[in-house]
Amino acid sequence: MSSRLTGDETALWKAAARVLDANWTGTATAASPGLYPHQWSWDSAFISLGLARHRPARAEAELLSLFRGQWADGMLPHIVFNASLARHAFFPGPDLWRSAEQPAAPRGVQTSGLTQPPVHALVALRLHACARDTDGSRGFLARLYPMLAAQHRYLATARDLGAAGLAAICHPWESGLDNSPAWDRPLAALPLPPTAYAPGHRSRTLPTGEDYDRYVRLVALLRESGYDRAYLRESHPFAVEDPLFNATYLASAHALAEVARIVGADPAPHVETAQRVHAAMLDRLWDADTGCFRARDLRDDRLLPVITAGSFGPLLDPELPAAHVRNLVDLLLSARFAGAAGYPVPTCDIQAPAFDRGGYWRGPTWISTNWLIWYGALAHGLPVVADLLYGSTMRLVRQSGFREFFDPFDGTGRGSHDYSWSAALVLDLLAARRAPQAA
Ligand code: 2M8
Repeated sequence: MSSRLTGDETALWKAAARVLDANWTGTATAASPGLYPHQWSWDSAFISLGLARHRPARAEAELLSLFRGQWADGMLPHIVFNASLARHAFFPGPDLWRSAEQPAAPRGVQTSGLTQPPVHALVALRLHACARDTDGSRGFLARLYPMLAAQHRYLATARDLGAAGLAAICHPWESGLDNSPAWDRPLAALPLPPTAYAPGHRSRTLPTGEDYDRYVRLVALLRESGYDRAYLRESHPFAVEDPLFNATYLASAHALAEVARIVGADPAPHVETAQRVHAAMLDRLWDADTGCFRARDLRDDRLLPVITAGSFGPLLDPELPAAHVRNLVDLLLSARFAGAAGYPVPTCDIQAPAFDRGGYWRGPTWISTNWLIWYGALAHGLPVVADLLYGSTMRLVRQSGFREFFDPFDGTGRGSHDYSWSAALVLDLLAARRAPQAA
């Protein structure tokens, strides 16, 4: 691949490949060497896209390693802990989750008890599209298909808390956009316990203090309920239908239908899921007043006020009506997002009072959200938007390296260095640009 890139792109390619090699643990890839030493769910999916371009055998191993952590009810946990690391290597570590005490959790692997955006089927199909060994890749899909189908069944049953066809998240960490201002209102409504849980030594770029107490409190409530479905539906204080989470669910349902066709299974249930999520997103998350999607808080049945990069997630819906696409593109290019940012896409509306250019998921640009919006723009035949995102993402990593996130105005790198998904998605972007038929 690298011989078809320009000199500058080749240098970028090699640097990204070095990050993935360095972060490989032998069975999977650490999300980031210092800060996130374990395996995270949507990180792993993005990482496998980069591995597919660089070391294809590892791409499959990465996903299979993640699915070792899948619970018996289909829940794919957001962290699979690396047993060879010290228990205190990351907080919250296995001791907070205590997955071993949960009957549905796998034996011999410690995991969290939350999930993350279900990008995995979308990614699995993309791995197949760029595989050189088609037979081997079909075999891999056949192995993964039942696990992906179980993940989707879990979302359709345990997480349809609004009984309207969408999957609800039960914790800000499930959104992937952890500290997003979108979650401020439901978090503020959560009574704090008398004791503080958070350790004092977290990185300064990460949420601290009361925010963290609320996150840990929500985990404790879930764990104490035994992740009980009736508790989730009726009482858990954080229950939100998020557009980005549901858009990845929908796009993955379409991909899963295709995977089913490839492996000789029935695509119909996945087509139905995609149709159901499509209709429910338009019905429940579209805000005609602002012309964009917003998250719905199921506890007061209202849309949440802050518009974030997640509001563009439904571009991943190939059947999103043209008028909705136009509205989203107008907003994306406006001074609230790309129009006023030198390095789009900021993760929060620049004009929102909560926007914070350096705050964790509260304004900076992230490569993962850029990649998802880029992918959606391509699906809708929007080359100008796709090129804008491709170009700004490349400028970010050229200027600042494979950082965790970036200042949206001047591109300064923030958070951890050598962050795996930043490197992996750059490999995928470079490869897709050079060989569009494999994109
Ligand atoms: C961040 O999430 C972890 C919690 O699970 C954290 O805040 O400690 C988020 O950026 C999340 O989207 C990401 O998957 C994870 C690992 O990169 O870090």
